[in-house]
Amino acid sequence: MTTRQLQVDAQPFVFDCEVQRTALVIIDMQRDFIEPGGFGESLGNDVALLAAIVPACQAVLAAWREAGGMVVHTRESHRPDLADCPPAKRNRGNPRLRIGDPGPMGRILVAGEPGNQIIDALKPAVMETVIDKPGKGAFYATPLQAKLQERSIRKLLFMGVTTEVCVQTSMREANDRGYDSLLLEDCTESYFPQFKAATLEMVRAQGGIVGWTTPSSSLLSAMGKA
Ligand code: TIU
Repeated sequence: MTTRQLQVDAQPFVFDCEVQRTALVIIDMQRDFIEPGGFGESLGNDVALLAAIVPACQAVLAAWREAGGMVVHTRESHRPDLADCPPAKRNRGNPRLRIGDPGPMGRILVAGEPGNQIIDALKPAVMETVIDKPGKGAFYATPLQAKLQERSIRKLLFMGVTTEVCVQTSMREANDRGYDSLLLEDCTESYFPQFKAATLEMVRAQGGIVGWTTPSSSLLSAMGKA
């Protein structure tokens, strides 16, 4: 196996990684958050904003697949009996539709339902890892760390939604487990633009207290794909 080193221009400083030791982690690009009728809309959000990042995510995913890097897709997803959904999470905010209720795309945030599927544009390939996560973070109560350890992964590239909720929580979990993480700025989005901006700043503040950020063009350029 040939090793391929990348030097990605990023903030607060250059992000170095080796393709075979780095995973692209795509957080919750599922219909529940991106299409009307899902969990995101049931919380009172305008979901149109999130769909705009899909082309940039597709470009990175295509380049990363071509380079032979590990790809991980996550879904925020609960068991049909909701045994993994704390009542506090289900009831918070008294939403119009709760997790597990029938919605226009099936039961909200329940595994196997149409709304819980990753959008077609970013559909996982057969050998790629798909992690169903009951929490906001990708590591809590999932096999993600074991899957990364099987491949000796040390660094993570993050894309997905929403920036300040599941993406940031996952990056903080990764940080405490010793991973270096780079968040691709135009491949993540929030229902609240000011929260996205704040998250990018807080991730890279204090010398990269949580990780690094950069536009996807910097990664693609480091990969010779600009
Ligand atoms: N509500 C919101 O912004 N996000 C979530 O509930 N889950 C994820 O971020 N995936």
